[in-house]
Amino acid sequence: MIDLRSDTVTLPTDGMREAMARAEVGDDVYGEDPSINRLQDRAAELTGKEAALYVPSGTMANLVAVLTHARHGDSVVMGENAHSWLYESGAICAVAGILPIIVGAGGTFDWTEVEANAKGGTIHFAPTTLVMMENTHNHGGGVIFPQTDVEEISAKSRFLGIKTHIDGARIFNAAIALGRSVKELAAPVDSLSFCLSKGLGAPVGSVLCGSREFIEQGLRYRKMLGGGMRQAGVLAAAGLYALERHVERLADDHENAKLLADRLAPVKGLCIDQATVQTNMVFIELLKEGLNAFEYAARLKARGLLCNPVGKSSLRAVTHLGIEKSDIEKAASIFAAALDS
Ligand code: TLP
Repeated sequence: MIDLRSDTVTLPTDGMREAMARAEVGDDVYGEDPSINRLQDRAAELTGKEAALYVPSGTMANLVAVLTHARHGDSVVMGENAHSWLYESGAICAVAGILPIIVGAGGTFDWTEVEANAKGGTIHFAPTTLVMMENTHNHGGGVIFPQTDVEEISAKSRFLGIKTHIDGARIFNAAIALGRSVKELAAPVDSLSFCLSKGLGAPVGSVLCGSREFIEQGLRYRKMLGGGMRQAGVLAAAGLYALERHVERLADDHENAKLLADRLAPVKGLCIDQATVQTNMVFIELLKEGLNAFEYAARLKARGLLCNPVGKSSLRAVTHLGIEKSDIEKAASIFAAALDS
């Protein structure tokens, strides 16, 4: 099976498993797991923030960020189809009790859209206390949030006392694609989270980074949500390994995504918006009458290709460390052949 459903499907390599087996561990709820402490220090260093907190998932990282930055009843500005809005089971509303305000199109947005939609001033409104930006933006096609917008949004929000957070589940993809450091991309915002268990290839975990005070408060919310993980250094060791060995290779995933987009662009019955193919995702619009994305995905599966539908007529293909160039060539012919069967 060629699995293009997500970069979350990556399996730990032999080297990573060895690093996990050798990991020094302790009780992290006491702050005594040396591997977790090392991972948190390394994450803080890489993102240029004062401190970091290891959490089990990207979902928990975003939720802890929202709980820490915003109060119950506040509003949070975020882009169209933000992961926190679409794919986190409603956690920010159900658990954090915030009102999402959706702005922009395709996942990214600029300051004018924040300014026009942020709320406050009278008791009629849920005051906006946080802006969340997703970089890269998953549902937008893996697109990179323009850094000039991150900078302007962050500077102007700060002036108004509004906090900023980047859901940087795939911020390392953005950094590699732009040839810039994660530290630079993270510099304007108050906090950011990144996932170790996506393109970086670790089996579990995300890291939330920000000021020391923010992380101290976040630690309490992590505990409250059941994210205190004890001897999780075996997992953190995989994260450390990934940060050391699997960052530069993300460029291969980006090349493979471009190759797939190039191969699929001329296929009659499919439509690819090449402009959104900036990192490791390809969104495929299905134009064939009488065939929906779910039936098409079933046909692909029958031919040995896994790909997730993300709407009635669209699918997402994600490249990752389990995918070689030869898999892309095979996948492209399966995409074409399955249109007719
Ligand atoms: N994304 C997953 C699915 O949930 C859709 C995927 O396959 O892409 N932020 C962003 C931008 C994400 O894409 C994801 C996961 C998360 C947060 C949540 O991470 P986890 O799955 O670790 O909770």
